[in-house]
Amino acid sequence: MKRVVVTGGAGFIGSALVRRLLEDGDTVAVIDNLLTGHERNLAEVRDRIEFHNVDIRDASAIGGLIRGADVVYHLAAIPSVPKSIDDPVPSHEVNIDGTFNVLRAAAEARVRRVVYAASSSGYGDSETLPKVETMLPRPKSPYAVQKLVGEYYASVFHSCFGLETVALRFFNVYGPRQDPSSPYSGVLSLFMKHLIARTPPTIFGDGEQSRDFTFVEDVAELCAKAARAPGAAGKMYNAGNGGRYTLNFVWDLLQKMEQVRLPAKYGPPRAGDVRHSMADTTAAVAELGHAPRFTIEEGLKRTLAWYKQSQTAAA
Ligand code: UD2
Repeated sequence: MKRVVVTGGAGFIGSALVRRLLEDGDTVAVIDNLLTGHERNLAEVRDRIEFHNVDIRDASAIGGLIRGADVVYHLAAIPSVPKSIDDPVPSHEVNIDGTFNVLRAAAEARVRRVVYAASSSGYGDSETLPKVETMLPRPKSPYAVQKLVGEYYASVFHSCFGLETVALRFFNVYGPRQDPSSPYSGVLSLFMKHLIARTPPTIFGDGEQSRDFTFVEDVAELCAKAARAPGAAGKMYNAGNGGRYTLNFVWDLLQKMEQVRLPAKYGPPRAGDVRHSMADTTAAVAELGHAPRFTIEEGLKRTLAWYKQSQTAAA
């Protein structure tokens, strides 16, 4: 039995990871300031975990909580490309300074390994697809820069301070519990909200931009594997599904699943947006044992079922 800490554990990805780690019998402590996360995401596991309402910008508070941990999964962040453009200071402070605080606390506490949630946005617009870890980063937004700095810090904490770190570049994660309540929410959570309300979503640009949409349980599984994989310390891996789908395709598929016709509205393209995104999963498969299980159809089906059921429960 290990003691593990999940920063951002009340978020939609973090809470899926907490559930996954409890299956292994780990003792789980969550650090989350509930800025974008919710305690309700942990409702049915709440009495099996420690929960600390703490901000990762508070270095002294997190130091004590990280002490004694075997693994730290660092997922706490202010996500969103457009949010980092509209309001860059908080995302800079949380995503860069907060990450530094977590790494420093982990190094001082002699944590065995830190798994860091990096982002596919670091690639920017590459000339070729799929995107391979060896490509030069070309960040197009403050958020992409911030997540890259976290990767570099993770790597340097390994080479300079001997802390084992593994960075995983998450590729557009979706699934149950993704919060659709903000204009900065992930596009698939917004699609779900509109589909259920029978209202048209807004697509920014022509809708032909593509994403490697990755189901949250596949990402949680990969995080758990990254914590134990030998030879991975100091490295960065793609955490994607290895496919890519345009927004037009996905919105079409969702309408078919619900047998409705709701043509999307189209707006101007979003600043800082990457055009196409798709992961090369070769290294993650070979070195971490990555084995994504969910096709886009299956993932969307499960996600839609969850949104419908949670709406019924709330009514
Ligand atoms: C980026 C990263 C992703 C993750 C995420 C965290 C890339 C390729 N991906 O996601 O890995 O780190 O940031 O926030 O950089 N859109 C609409 N209508 C809407 C909302 C969004 O058309 O109502 C479009 C948006 O312009 C973009 C796509 O949907 O082309 C995906 O947007 P998103 O905000 O869900 O995620 P993205 O790709 O910025």
